[in-house]
Amino acid sequence: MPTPPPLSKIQAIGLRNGLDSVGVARAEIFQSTLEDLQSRKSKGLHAGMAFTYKNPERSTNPKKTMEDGESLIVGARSYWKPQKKNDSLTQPMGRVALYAQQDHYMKLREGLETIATELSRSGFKARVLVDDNALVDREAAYRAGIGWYGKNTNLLIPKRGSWFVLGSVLTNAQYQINEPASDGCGTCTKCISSCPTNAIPSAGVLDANRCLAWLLQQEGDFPIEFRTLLEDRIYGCDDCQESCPANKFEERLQNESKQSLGGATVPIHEILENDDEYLLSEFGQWYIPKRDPRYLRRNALIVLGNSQLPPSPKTIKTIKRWLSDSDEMLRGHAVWAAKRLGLEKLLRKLENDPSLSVQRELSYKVKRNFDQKNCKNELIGGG
Ligand code: B12
Repeated sequence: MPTPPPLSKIQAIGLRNGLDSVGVARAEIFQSTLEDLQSRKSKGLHAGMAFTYKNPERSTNPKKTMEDGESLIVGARSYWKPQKKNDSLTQPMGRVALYAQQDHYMKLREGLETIATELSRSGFKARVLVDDNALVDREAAYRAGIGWYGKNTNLLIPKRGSWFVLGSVLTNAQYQINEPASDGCGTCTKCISSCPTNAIPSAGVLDANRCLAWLLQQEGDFPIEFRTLLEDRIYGCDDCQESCPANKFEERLQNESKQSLGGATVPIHEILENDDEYLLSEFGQWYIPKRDPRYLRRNALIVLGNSQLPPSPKTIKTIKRWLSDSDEMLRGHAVWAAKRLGLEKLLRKLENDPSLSVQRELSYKVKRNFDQKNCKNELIGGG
């Protein structure tokens, strides 16, 4: 067996190539995570998610991916950026969570690949796993001493917080493993109380049925009870991280303020006016169920309905267009958006709509953002 490159060398390579932290875990069964996945699945807390839940025996056992795997070299990469404030909105915009504003997974993968290349050059097997269903990344990072589990389930790095993506190099090279980091949350429960949908029923447990980040990615109708709470989020949700005191690093903000500001929003009309090909080319890096752009449109219709701007002629035209679409899910969500915007007059034409789901949407009581009852806008009256 060849000699593995020293860990200090592996860490230095990772840090030089875009990683912010590198640690080592044993490539062994993650027993407690296997039990967590199984028990949460049996309680329905996974809300039908596949990912690591699809085959927990595999995602918690690195040896199912590499039979003679010995170590997981785990890397974390920061995706934090100061955020631009959208003070003067001139059109409805959808908010994108920080992690999805750029392809941070690609950069993380590139950093891990440089480690994998070094291991291969020394005669070892090395396989990079990033956001892959074959490995529960947070548990690998926890075991590698990278950080601790927050009550919001995110992994936090001491003195840096949780704005990190995580990945590993699985290798048959043997290394001394790191000690897990100790808890840094203490008695703080800000993430739990700040979740807009109460998706954290107890410390360290997420109920995906209520998590906006998952609801945006789930197939089918967007649950009616969470549509208003979605506000302007079009992809992901950062509330449980934004509320975390460990994530507030003014010092870092000052040090890094020379960076370009994060572009956190997408014009909603862009999603509702473009064709499938355009949407997949612009937003295809997001997780979209079955890669079907209708789900982007479904989400965009809710965000449009939640807009704080009074409906413009363009918005009214867009709502009308989706109220007459052949897709009953989109017609239904356009009904909801029309009601939110006080555009009930547009719904008369749908009274005899043959779709049960559209009829259900017509029967919902929806809290209005605007009152257009006395509005003489021809576009509304035109039906
Ligand atoms: C499925 C998934 C989701 C789901 C479910 C998230 C979840 N909490 O399970 C949804 C779509 C909701 C989601 C959302 C997000 N995700 Co996600 N997601 C994943 C994925 C694919 C699998 C996660 C998983 O296996 N969960 C299973 C359960 C069992 O794990 P867990 O909730 O972490 O449970 C642990 C804790 O409960 C802890 N624990 C147990 N008991 C107790 C008790 C206490 C008191 C405490 C504190 C902890 C604790 O042990 C459990 C593990 O054994 C991973 C990628 C991967 N391959 O791992 C990314 C991943 C977890 N997601 C990530 C990110 C960035 C996000 C978002 C921030 C994105 C966003 N802005 O919208 C949010 C965060 C929401 C949240 N609070 O988790 C990062 C997390 C990075 C980090 N620093 O933690 C990952 C690792 C992707 C990556 N490779 O970087 N995600």
